[in-house]
Amino acid sequence: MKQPAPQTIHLSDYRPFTHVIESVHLTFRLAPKATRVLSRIVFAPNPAAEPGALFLHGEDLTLIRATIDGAEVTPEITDTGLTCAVPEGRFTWEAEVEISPATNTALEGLYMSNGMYCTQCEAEGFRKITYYPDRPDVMAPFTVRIEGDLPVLLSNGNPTDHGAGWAEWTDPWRKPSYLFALVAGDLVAHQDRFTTRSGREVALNIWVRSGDEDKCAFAMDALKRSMTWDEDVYGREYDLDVFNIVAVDDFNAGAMENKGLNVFNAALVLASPETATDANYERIESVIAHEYFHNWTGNRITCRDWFQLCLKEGLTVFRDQQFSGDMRSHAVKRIDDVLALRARQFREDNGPLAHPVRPESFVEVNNFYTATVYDKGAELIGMLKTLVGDEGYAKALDLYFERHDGHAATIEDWLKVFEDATGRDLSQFKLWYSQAGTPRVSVEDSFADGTYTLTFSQSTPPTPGQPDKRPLLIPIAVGLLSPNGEEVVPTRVLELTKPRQSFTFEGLGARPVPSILRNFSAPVTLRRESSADERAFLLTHDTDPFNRWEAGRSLAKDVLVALVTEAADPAPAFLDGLDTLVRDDSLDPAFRALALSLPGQDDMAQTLFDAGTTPDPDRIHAAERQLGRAIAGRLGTTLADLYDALHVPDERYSPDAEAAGRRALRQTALRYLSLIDDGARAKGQFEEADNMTAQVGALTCLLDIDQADAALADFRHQWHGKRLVMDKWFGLQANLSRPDKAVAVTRALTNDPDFDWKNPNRFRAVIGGLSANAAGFHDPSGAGYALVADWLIRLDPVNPQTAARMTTAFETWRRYDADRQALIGETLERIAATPGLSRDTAEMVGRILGR
Ligand code: B3K
Ligand code: ZN
Repeated sequence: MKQPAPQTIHLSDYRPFTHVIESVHLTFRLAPKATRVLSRIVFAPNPAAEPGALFLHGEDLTLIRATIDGAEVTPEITDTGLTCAVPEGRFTWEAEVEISPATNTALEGLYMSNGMYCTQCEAEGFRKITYYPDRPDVMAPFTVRIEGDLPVLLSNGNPTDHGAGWAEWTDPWRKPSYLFALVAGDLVAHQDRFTTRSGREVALNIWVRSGDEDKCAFAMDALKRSMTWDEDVYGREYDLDVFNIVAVDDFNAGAMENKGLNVFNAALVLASPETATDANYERIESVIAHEYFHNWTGNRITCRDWFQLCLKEGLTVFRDQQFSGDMRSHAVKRIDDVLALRARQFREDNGPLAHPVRPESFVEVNNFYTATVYDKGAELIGMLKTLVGDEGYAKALDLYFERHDGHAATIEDWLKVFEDATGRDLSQFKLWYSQAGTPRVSVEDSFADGTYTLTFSQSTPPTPGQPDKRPLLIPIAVGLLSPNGEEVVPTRVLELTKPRQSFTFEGLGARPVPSILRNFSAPVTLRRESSADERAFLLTHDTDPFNRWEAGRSLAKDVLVALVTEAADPAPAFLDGLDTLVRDDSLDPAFRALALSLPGQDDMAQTLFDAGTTPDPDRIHAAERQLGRAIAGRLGTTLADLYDALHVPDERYSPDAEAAGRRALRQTALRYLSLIDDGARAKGQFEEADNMTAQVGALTCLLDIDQADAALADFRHQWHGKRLVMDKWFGLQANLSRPDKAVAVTRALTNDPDFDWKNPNRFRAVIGGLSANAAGFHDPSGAGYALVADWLIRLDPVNPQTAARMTTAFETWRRYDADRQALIGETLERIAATPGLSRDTAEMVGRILGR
């Protein structure tokens, strides 16, 4: 069937569905190229909707037969679904369709991955399984029978019956079709149990391919901690007798929260000390938690339509961030989250793909699973909590669960519970959901007669379709320090509501040093003229760990900007401050590692661009190197001492936060030291490494200094055939190779017999790796652009979702010089002109081009 014609869907067009569904029975007769799906659905008129004919979504389906109340019907079928005249009252629809999971390379709907059947239905994949009202506001209880000659047959809910070659599952909780899942395969389970606080016994299983069962213990532990945490912190219990997680090799996203049957990208489940890094462990913990938390925020309360996606995603990201903070360190977690927000969401918000947290229109909804919806969405929850306080937040959440359980809700419903629970008027706050762009907040201060005044101005730059912006309600957490470093005014939240507004602090003995936007209390760009001395003071004295780190980061940025624009030497004061901080053993090693790491090249490009300088990726790369060497030179002894002292001989690897923090600081030290010791330590560490964190750490340093050939060969020899580990081998080379050879290295990787490009993890490792190698990707010849475009064009017909997502490599193009812009413009036009381009990629490229 041909591609459905691209059509723009608008939030304002929402209409309730004509019918409600009382029950759904599905039977799957599995066969790789000819799976039969039989559906029996009981419909009744929706009293809240206009009556009408029945429209059911359906794509790439072969309809074998359809009946209504047992009588054959001949619906009118198009590329996007079918329409059928139906009786006025309640009726039973039955249909049989045929689909081909084995040839479904888009990994949406029912597909096969290494001999196993699995599904991905969010957002609109269920329509590739059978005819159905595939929209989140249509909720129904499902019973599923699976027939197939594979030993493990899974679906949502509880197992209710089984026999030779078949199994039946019943999900008592009404759910939308996007939460449907089916898995069938030759799998083994890592099993455990959990007893909820009201005494429900839950069987927990992580299903993997044989040979991987020894890599599930950490994910299982993370799951049990998540279940306990949601009971303790949000009062939310699990609600089925089983909770299944399945690891899949071919998966477009990270994981999926299907009711009772979470499907995970294998990379986000499987971990052993030998094969996974500390960063992998941390990510597994947070994604396991995220998907589990969706059981309440997403599944029990779902979204009315896809424009409300942030209702479940922003809230669930916020919840997983709280959980990780509780499990690890809140200060370090906040810094990591802000780093990610700035790297991905600010980048998006400052470019042609900027869109509101609740978008108002889309062509392909899968293009809106973005950093803005997820991460800025989570920031909005954090701001609400700051504004109403912890108690207000708890009351509002209790009311949310009480009022909307079992329903498909909207952002209006969400804000209303806060208004009702706390009495606050949130109409101005609501603008955060509809207005795109990162607000700029600038601050001036003055001091007279013991009164200190902070004057804030806010403005939000124009974004596509939104030329004019209104002032937002911005919570700004502020504390004041006395000149000798004591906190004279503890953290207070100022509520900025106007374009320009002053706040005063009285009764001060001397002009204080302000610490503004503590804990990054709002997702804004703060501008304040302040001396390097003042920031060095905050780096040493601020009681807010985030702002302490931020002061150091801002100093580092100034130094890098000076290196790029004036070829100045790094300021000795900056290096001295860094040395003092890094040697302070009272500070968490993970925090010291963050304080010691430099802003990334993409961050610097945006910083320069914002300051009116056209960023040159080569110069930024060179400046980073120069500063790295200067740090290594000035802090050499400190770093070498740390590198030695942080090594605990014969220590058994443990992924806990404390041990991971020590390793992070040691790795940061090694990265600098490698710039001046010719890789001697890194080579030694690579030889001796007995865990993947140490091995990848050493390889990273050797790639940095272009001395990795031997290590790469050894690594490949050791890990050949281990998919997830080899993804690292591919990704690191594309990402870290020297700018002048990154494109050639990446091209060679794409010619490697192990470059299984239809596997999204492998494709992302290589093509995504080059896209994130700023100076390599932006090679002045345009060869980086061409290589990425060639592969996106090749992937697009096979897997449009992943291809479309990776077009974001080009989203920053307007920052660069005219030559690079011309090259990228031509590249984007070439992609856009590709015959048969998917609507996913066409929409993305069109938006990046500004159409
Ligand atoms: N809800 C899924 C994302 C599905 C992606 C669809 N293109 C994972 C998550 O956010 O938990
Ligand atoms: Zn999610």
